[in-house]
Amino acid sequence: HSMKGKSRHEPCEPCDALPACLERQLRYNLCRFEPQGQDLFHALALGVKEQLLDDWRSTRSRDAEGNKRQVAYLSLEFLMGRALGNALLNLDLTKDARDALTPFAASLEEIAEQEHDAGLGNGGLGRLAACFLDSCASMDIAATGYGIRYEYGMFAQKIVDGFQIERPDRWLKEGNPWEVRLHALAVLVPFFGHTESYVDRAGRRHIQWVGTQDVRAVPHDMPVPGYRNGRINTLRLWKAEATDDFDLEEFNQGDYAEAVARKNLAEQITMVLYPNDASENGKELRLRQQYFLCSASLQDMLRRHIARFGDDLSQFAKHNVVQLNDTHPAIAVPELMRLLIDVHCLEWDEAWAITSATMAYTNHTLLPEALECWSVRMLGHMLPRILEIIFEINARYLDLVAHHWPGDADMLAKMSIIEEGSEPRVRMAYLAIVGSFSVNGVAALHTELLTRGLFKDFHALWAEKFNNKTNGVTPRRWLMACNPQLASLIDRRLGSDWRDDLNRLSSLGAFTSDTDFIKAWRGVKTANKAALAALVERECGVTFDTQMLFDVQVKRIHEYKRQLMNVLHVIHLYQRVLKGDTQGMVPRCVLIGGKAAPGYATAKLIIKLAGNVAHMVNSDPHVAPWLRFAFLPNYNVSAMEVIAPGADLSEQISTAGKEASGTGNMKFMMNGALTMGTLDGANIEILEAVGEDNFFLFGLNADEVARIKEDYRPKDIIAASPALSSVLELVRSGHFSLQEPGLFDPLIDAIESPWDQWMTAADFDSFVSAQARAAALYATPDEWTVRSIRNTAASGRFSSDATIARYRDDIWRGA
Ligand code: DL6
Repeated sequence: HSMKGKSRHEPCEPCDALPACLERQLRYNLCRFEPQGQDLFHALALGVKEQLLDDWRSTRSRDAEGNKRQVAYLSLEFLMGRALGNALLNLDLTKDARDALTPFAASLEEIAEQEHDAGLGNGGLGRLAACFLDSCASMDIAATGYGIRYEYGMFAQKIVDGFQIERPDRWLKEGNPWEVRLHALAVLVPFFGHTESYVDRAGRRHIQWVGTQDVRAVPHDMPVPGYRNGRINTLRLWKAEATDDFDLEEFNQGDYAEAVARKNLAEQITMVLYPNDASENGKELRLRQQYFLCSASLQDMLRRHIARFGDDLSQFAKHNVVQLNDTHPAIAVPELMRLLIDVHCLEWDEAWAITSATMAYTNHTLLPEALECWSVRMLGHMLPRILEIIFEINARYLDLVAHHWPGDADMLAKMSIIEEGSEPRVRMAYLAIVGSFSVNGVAALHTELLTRGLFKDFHALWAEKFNNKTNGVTPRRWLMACNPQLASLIDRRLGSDWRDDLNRLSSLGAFTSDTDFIKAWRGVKTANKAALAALVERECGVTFDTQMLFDVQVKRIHEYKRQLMNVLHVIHLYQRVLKGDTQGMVPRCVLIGGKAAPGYATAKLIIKLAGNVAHMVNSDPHVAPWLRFAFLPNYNVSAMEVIAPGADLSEQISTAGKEASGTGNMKFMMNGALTMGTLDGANIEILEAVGEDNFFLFGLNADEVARIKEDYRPKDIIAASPALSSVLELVRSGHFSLQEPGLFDPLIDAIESPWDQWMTAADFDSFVSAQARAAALYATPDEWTVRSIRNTAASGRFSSDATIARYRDDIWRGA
């Protein structure tokens, strides 16, 4: 509707068209008459939000009155990226948005670029949570994402002199048009204080947690629209604020400055995302974040349940299920016990029956350094009541262990939730397993390794709890929105039904001898490569040629992911060109991108090596026709939306047994890249789906890695490999660190060490020959393109819709 002829004071009726909404938002909400910078983006986002508000409200009331089991996805991370393109796609408003922008002579693409990524996550785990939210909404599942509204998300990575520098990510500085602040639904989360017991009039003993310092948790809701189905789910992000009475009390004592300082302390809880993806550092503030999220979310769930069913909580688990995204929210187990017992006056056994029928735990890593343990001392100080409950859970559970393994004291110590020692600690993974009815890994191999290794004893005790749920990625963001040209080419061949069921992509297999189709497919890939090349030119100043093979590895920088091995392969190709040994080579552009945890020195040194190698490679005109190499700074969700469609070859080269699943591998495959991969994580299932002829397999498998580890002699392997010896020699010589001799020695020393867990030396030759096979195939463009089509065709089973269907059917029964 238009504002023409309306008085300013007339209440607004809902918009029926986006163009009018956009105009009104600009004039009367943002008060911008000559829009600049982010203005049009904000107005458009507000307009889109207005379009979905009615459906959002009706989804809520339907869920509040209905009988569907409500899913709460508890996660310290939601790596959402930008919301606009996805919302337009799901709400079928893309054309309307283009029309709305026409009067402003602005393209939708350029306006969408104005949105800051919501970078509330580190990597795979956080992005998985975002894909799952999209799938739940699209599959009409009543799911709420519960997370933290970090003021500062994942740091922005700058590369200065080849080194990573971290810059704060103030993603909210211009405001967030999507969020709705709901002060009325705020809850209080207690910290510190002590416990006291008392006896009520009926003679029952109770515990109260008193003298606490409470922090207010205020929900900020973000809409999660389903794909064209009218459902709008919610991502509820909690912000920590000081409570007023708390301030006032101190103020009355005349200590105003102290009161303000305390306020800052409370608000610190949701200030910043911890930027570690695979290691925990036991920081107190992190534990505060975890408890804050869990307590606020569970209070919210209980409030909703009581509003629907009254005070009877006996059916809570029938109507609610909590999925714990790793152990980060595992403290939800004792917190739900506390709320049921202390606040809602249930007996222990009933509370335990409810809690352990509500919680389900997903494990995302086998790496020992990522397994969380919290100091008993810290817990006792910060959350005294919670520690008491953990002790009680442990005592009752160890009784069961003792019955299962009579007389085995070692087993009791090994399986105890409390790790004894000079500094006793709570093993959060054990707490999560004990308190959950379901424990799942994220790929077949990962689940197998969990049940055979890390959680073997728990598996012996409770085999029925364990199950696999291979990860998936949402085809809305990772194919339809990021690769519209490929999506419409597929529409032209298959019709559009595949958009509702990605398995229908398998029909593409019928077109692999259709030369027109092959040509069109390659045309789309080339256009997407041009967009990727433009990004690389802009961000790295390196020119990528779309005729060359685009060989890409983007993910967090970690030794187990072996970016180092990839760089060594680049050096190997560089040496071949320098020697004139280009027989069988194809011209190749190699791209690496990813962030290192700020305290992870080795990962940062790998980034520096990549930058220095890129400099040598790109500055030699003899090398340019054969090889270009770039390190892309600040890899994030939005960058991946350009990268995945433009990649030919996807590097998934972790040491077998280390990558739980991987999800980047799936995004590349969906966009028609071929995988260069080890038998690790979901690579195994990708290989199975697409077949060996369409995948470049190399390296040791997980059993071989485990076996060889016993007697690993990398120096012998290196001596027997001319390629690896000469690459390492060149690095050692200082060729890539002329100003700083010895800079990269620690990296080479690690490869040569018999304790190198990542086994770079063991896999290098096999990697080089798989790369040569890839090159040979790329030399026959039609053959390559057919395999590209087959990869997309086989990617249906990696839709997160398929994954979520399995969560729904096996774990979330009734959702
Ligand atoms: O399950 C999502 C994702 C997997 O795809 C990756 O393989 C895995 O490394 C990642 N795990 C983490 C570990 N963080 N913790 N704890 O990010 O999960």
